[in-house]
Amino acid sequence: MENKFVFAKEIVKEAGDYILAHMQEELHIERKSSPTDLVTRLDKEVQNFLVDRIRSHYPDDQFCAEEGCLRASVGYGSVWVIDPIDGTNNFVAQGEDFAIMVAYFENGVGQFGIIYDVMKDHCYHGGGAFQACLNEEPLPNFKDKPLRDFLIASNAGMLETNAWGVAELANASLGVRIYGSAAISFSKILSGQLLTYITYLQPWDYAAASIIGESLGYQIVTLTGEPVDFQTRQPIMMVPTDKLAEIQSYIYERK
Ligand code: 2AM
Ligand code: CA
Repeated sequence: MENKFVFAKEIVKEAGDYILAHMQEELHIERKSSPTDLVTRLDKEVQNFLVDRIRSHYPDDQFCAEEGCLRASVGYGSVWVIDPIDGTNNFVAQGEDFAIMVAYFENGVGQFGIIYDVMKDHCYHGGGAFQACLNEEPLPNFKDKPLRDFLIASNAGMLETNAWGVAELANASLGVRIYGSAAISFSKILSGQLLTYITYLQPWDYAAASIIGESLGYQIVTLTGEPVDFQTRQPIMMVPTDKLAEIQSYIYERK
């Protein structure tokens, strides 16, 4: 597994270098499921690069990846979950606050995750048998504080409508941050800078963070408190296990 983890970090770094080398060129922006759901030619090229490199080293491995139709279930065999660019709207509009995410599973068990903030050259990696680190530095285990002393993250739409009571949780916290990227939001939880991130996400948006975070005292659950399914878009939150009950006292479906 050590070799696979080292290999994965190398190809993610190479993919980041590819983005840096090409991000000033024409991006060929297209809209997918909605006017704000963007994809560029670099999303597709980076995914193809990662999948091709993994396939050439590990021909029997399977994929669940955002662009196109690779939709293996993480429950069986050796499966890579890939988001080539998370925060594509930030990438297009700001040229920063986006990340490459890769997670690797064997028979449903997360082995490692990688979140690479390309512009900051910050690589969050580890989980499973590997220590969770930011570049070479170990990441801290969750340290408890009162809710009032923590910032939280969500998305603008859920705050606006108080979906699932997110606005009520926000009012009881130190404040809300909206980063426009699941990867960037999760990386701030992993660094101890945010308490929780509450939003609707696809499996490739949360797989890496779930594996890295588990080793530091965090879990990703649906907003009804169930395990995430790694298959469909779901309302989810990443929370410290120590704070789950307190956060759940705010987060429930208002009917
Ligand atoms: P993406 O950039 O990889 O698409 C904010 O938009 C965050 O939610 C991003 O991390 C984005 O991932 C994710 N997201 C998931 N589903 C989305 C959707 N249908 N439209 C826009 N963003 C989505
Ligand atoms: Ca993406």
